[in-house]
Amino acid sequence: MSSDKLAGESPARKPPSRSRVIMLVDLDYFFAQCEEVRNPSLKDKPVVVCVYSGRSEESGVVSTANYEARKYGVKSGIPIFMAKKKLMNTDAVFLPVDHEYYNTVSEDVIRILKDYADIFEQAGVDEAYLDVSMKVEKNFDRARELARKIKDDVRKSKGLTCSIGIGPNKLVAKIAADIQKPDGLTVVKPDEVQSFFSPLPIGRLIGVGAKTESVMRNLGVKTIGDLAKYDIQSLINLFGEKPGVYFHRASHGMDDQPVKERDETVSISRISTLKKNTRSLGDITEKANQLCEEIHSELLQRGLKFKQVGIIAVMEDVSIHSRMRTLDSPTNDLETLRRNVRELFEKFIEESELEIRRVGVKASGFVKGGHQKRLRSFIE
Ligand code: DCP
Ligand code: CA
Ligand code: CA
Repeated sequence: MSSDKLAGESPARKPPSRSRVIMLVDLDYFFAQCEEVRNPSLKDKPVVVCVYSGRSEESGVVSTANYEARKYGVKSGIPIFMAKKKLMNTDAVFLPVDHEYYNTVSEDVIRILKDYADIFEQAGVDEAYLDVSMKVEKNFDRARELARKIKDDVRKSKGLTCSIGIGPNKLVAKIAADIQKPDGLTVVKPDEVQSFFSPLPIGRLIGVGAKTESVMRNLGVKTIGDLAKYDIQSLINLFGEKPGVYFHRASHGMDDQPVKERDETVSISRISTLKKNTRSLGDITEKANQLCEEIHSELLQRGLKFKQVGIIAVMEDVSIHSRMRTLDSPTNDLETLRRNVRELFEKFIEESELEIRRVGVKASGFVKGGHQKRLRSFIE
């Protein structure tokens, strides 16, 4: 990469290089680390940050846990009672989520990171992509130095550790950041992408969820290298055109997505088809509740609160209707989302005569700017 310096200066001698140097900075065990910062005595203990559902004292899920707690198998998404069981004989501390506090920390860190980038893209409450191609003149060794500086800066000013991945595109940078945690720094130069990707378990590839992973494993595709050798047409037949092409390109470490400043997220919505057309509030609520849960977990990951709740109903004659209401104050509470959605559907059913075919839920009117691109958009 060293001779690339000339690329911008003498395009006549060398075509302009399209190679890039992209960094992903992701804060370690973010919510739990924030808790450690405000209360350093937590540092050596297992710390579990919880989303209490309020139904009973222990109902709810783990938002995140520090690495001490992870040693016992505690991680995001598991039920709180299970985390308590795993940490039974320890001096573990269980804390409720405090999004307001995490958001202020997040904003401070984002402000710091922005200054280091040519182009900056916040990708979540605790992560951001930095295109630093110009800043480091496309030199990956200089990018590594810059990353060390960034880590120092974030540690000194906010007391937080982060993990950084550097690669020729966002996909490689993201996976590189994930591979060594916490406090990691992984640089993957363009000619190292293949050897870096090949041995990784297939589940590491962005966009390969549990379901896809098990399909791939059944095909004998266990590593990203196995996937790279798999015939692209078969992937298309198996997963559809877009995902098939994506899996093929991604397995080879190819990704053209630019790093770009995000617009503020305007809304998060989900829509789904009912098993059969119906006017039964019970059936509709059951489906809508699932959608609420999906929206809720995305809200948490992005650190967003909503002020507006909406429903969408596609009727048996495929006409589309929507209803919306504004809450008194912003919230990210699942029960509030569910209750309002249920009430909106209840009222809507009274007003309409047809059966409903598809139901949708939408949260909007966000107070805090979230910028996360959904991981799925790597595929779309
Ligand atoms: N989060 C959540 N529920 C999830 C996943 C995440 O509430 N299922 C919240 C808590 C996390 C924050 O989002 O602290 C950032 O998520 P990450 O996936 O980056 O995970 P962590 O920062 O907690 O851990 P890591 O050190 O693995 O990055
Ligand atoms: Ca993180
Ligand atoms: Ca993250």
